Amino acid sequence: MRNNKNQKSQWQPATMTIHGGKQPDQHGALVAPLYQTATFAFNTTAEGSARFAGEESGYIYSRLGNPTTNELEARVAQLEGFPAGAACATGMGAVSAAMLAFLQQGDHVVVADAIYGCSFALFSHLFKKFGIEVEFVDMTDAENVRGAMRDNTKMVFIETPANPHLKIIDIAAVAAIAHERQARVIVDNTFMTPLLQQPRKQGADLVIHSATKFLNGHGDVVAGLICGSAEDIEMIKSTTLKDMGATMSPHDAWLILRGLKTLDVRMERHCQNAVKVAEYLVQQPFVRDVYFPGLPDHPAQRLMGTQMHGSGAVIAFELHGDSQDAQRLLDYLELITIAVSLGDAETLIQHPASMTHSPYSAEARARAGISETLIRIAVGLEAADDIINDLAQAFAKTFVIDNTKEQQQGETVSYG
Ligand code: 3LM
Repeated sequence: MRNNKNQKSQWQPATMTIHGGKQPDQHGALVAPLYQTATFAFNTTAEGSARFAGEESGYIYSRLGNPTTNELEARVAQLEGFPAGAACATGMGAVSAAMLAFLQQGDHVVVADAIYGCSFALFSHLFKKFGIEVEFVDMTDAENVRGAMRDNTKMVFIETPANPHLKIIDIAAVAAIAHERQARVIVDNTFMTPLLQQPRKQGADLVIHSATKFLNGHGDVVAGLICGSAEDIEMIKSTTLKDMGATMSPHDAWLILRGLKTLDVRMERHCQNAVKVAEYLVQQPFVRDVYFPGLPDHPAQRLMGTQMHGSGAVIAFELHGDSQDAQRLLDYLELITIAVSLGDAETLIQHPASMTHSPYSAEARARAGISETLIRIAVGLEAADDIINDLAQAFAKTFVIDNTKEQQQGETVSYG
């Protein structure tokens, strides 16, 4: 069929985001139709029974499958280079459905030590409750993974670049160690998107996304995706997704399909803006450290061109000062929005210790280096100069004007 776009795997990623995996429509609609329906009518009882028995293909009920969510699954899976995908209600729905489909009581999981706060909570609290042992290791040295592997290790969970510090893990090195023990490697690719990193090429067995972020890109959806082999995705869909039920709504899938079309141009602008903001931050006297894969001295540079094809748009930075300075800096911002999440058109800034990483215990946060003066900025699509000017006026108010006032007050007291 003329508009069956499935065959052209040689297309470049920018073309794939628009045409890859596109299903032909019976009316020739340019845009994938939204099947906003909970259930599907059977022509006869025999047809319905045959679909439930798996003897006949066809839709039954949207938790079990829907043409709009199926289209999104196929398209993201193609971008990631996997044969199949599963759409989930949220990124956390994707993490939990992908992991629990392959785990049972008594299994052991090795997890990177610095990851998104709710993933940390899932592994450190909930998994424990169900008898799954979790070991957190610093995977920036892949040999630490070898030391943690046991006979009952079934999965190795990686987030790279990791939330919030942009720590980088060599996926190929970790996957080689995990596969020696037949453990599945699962990579959270949220910060990169398949345009900047395709973990399957480095040996990942499953890739998950918080599609809430760059994939959708417009801040109006919470959603998740899992990509993997046809067998693994079938296992996830027929167990944890079907029976625990964190599946994606067709409307959210439709919005993400729309967002995907501009992923390539958005990522290009996100990355360009982030480089400019990072270069500005590095020069600020009130900034102690800047963590950003695009900086020349960042460990990510070793994997640029192989594992990574861009630096992304999330920057973390450490202030000189205290938690009050961090709070004041954020409160003085006028253009940049104080909000969690990332990958939106709007530049968002947040305080990991009290926000995204508050599910960590204070001790675990200290171990992971998530200090009170760490700030994370998710650079958006505005003009870079406007983002930088807003930071500049907030830095000036926090560190120059306020500190001068404090000094003057201090002087008044000491000399008064
Ligand atoms: C955040 N992160 O602001 P959802 N994996 C990664 C993530 O960063 C996230 C998820 C999974 C943020 C959300 S904090 C309350 C807001 C690397 C989410 C989970 O379930 O779609 O939120 O994805 O860092």
